[in-house]
Amino acid sequence: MSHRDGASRETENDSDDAPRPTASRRSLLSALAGATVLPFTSGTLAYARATPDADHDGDGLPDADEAGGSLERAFADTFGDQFDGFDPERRDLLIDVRYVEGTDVSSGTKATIERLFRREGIYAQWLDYPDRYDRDTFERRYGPNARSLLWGGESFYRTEVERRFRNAALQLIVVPGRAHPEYSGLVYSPVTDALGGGEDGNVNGFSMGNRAVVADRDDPREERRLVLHELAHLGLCHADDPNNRGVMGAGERIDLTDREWDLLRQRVDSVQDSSGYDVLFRPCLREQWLSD
Ligand SMILES: [Ca+2]
Ligand SMILES: [Zn+2]
Repeated sequence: MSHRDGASRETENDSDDAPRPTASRRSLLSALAGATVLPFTSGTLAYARATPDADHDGDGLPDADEAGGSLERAFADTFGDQFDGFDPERRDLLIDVRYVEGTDVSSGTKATIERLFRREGIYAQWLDYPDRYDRDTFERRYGPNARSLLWGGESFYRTEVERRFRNAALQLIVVPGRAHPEYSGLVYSPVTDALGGGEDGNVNGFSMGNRAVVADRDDPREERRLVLHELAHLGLCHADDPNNRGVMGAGERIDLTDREWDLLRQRVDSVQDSSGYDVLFRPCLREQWLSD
């Protein structure tokens, strides 16, 4: 829906003859740069030091962690039978889903997405977090605001997601969506708002590297489209090819293109708690972070 309006507006703004970005936009982008360069740098150094840890399957999980140990036990303790364990010969993608009371991702959506990923050589595992978040408390603390959910020191991600899971699982937060009738069922993104996208900055979902938020959906098809779209943002931008009918393009097919699957398979290892890499340096983000 609105994200394509937002994207096209962005494209106009970025063309040569467009007006210069407004001061607020410039200051927003430089604020982002300041906020994210440091984590990127330190994350990169940390990763460089860690490279002796071989990762044969390329999923970002060092072989040592996949061969049994404290990380595997932590997942088993928290997620129980849902967790199939790791395999150093298999490209794993753990999806740690956090639900606000009253929200859900249907078993049909999970099965569809799991089947697609596994068909493409990515062993997706859905891990429902065992506790649901109380809706009133959640809305009081965080609200359906991408910033208070996904980034910043007091965000849901920083406060609620255990540090040991952050480099090993993609976090997906399912929220009821904004209560005001005019934006019912949407998530507010201050970044999208500042750049003129969405419905006054309200979008269906928002992705930022190793974590994403989606608004709860009842319609099964819309739920599948939205959830797959946000998960795929782990490694993919929106498609600008008008012939792309998959979820990063027109959204007519609940699938990705072969080329997109190739890229996503290579980028599964970007489940890392290093938002600078994910946010600022991915080429799509300056245009498209920003939408849904
Ligand atoms: Ca591995
Ligand atoms: Zn998107």
